[in-house]
Amino acid sequence: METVTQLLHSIQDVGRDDVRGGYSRAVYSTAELDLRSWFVDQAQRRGLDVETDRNGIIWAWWGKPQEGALVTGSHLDSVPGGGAFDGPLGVASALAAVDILKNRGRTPDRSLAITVFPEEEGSRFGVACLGSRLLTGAIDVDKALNLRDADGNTFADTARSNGLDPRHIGPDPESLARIGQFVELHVEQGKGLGAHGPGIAVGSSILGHGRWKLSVHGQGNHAGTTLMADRSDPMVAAAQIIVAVRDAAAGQPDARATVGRLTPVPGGTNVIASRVDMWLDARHPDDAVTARLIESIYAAAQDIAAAEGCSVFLTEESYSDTVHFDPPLSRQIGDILPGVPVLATGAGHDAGVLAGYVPSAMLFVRNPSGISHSPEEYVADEDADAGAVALAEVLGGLL
Ligand code: HGY
Ligand code: MN
Ligand code: MN
Repeated sequence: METVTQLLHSIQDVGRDDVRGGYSRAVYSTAELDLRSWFVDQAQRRGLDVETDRNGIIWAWWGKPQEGALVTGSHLDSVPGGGAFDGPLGVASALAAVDILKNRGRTPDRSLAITVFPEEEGSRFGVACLGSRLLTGAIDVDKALNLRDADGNTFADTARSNGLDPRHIGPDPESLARIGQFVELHVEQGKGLGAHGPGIAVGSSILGHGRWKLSVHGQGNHAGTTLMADRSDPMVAAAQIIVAVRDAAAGQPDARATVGRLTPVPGGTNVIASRVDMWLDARHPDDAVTARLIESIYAAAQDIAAAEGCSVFLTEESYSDTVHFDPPLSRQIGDILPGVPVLATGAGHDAGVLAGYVPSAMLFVRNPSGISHSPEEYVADEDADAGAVALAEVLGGLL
């Protein structure tokens, strides 16, 4: 029986990013495929029956696949330069929890499955929780199949080259019916748990969040022969828009808005860009506030672009409403883990997508600094192991 920390230790060199630091494990990259193989091997060593469904979700079954099963799991893909725990902690803890239950001699009254969802981060194809959105029908299939990565590969082609048939990708009510209840354990991405007290929390909600693409169009030109007065430089407009994004969110209590990704076209050192694409991530507990925030950001962006002789276009790429986890299930978990605090989260998760379809809940494990989506993400060994025990108690109590 391996502890969570031993399980995570066994994958600590998979997908290391020497340039960014941390890990870059994009969906269907070599690194993520290696992690999938690792998971399948670990599941089979525990006598679980493993299958991959038509959307690329891996299911590892303790008991026969059946409707209404108890399901736990998370993801193995990461953001670029991400931490070691976001995703893998939930998967490793599920494996460790099965060990704990088996060691206690538990034989489930109903089947239990561990799931690994692809493209939770949306780092390659731009839409977060793509796997769980496909499973539930929360994304238009044609939109999903035609999503492209930075190299222009479509999701359809990438799925096909990884053994899936794009004609069968999409809503899977039969698989969804197998989820009677879903519980996801995840590293806390914030400091709600603090340094003392219980290192575990139950999730209450996920605030609404979305992604928008802003494209600023200007006049590409030569950096040396174009006088400053003759320029329509979209990079200069983009820089001001990024500050306007910060100012708009800072002016709205509890709002968060981020431009973390920007691509100048063509991107030459001695070239005035003709276009700048940038991606906006905006979030707020009240979906109407988020909508207003985006409107105000777009209006400011249009004024800024016009003043620089440029134009700007906004397109929504994905949006998830604020989600409240299943109160009866969360209460059950609270009864199993008495005294455990309840935390809202600002991070999206597959459990958040599934919560719209099946009773879902989350457990968070202490991350002392709260830093995530960064190589500095951290969970102490004793908290990671306590998380696996807590998950085992919860699963044991629900089985
Ligand atoms: O972006 C998020 O909130 C999650 O980490 N995918
Ligand atoms: Mn994440
Ligand atoms: Mn995650």
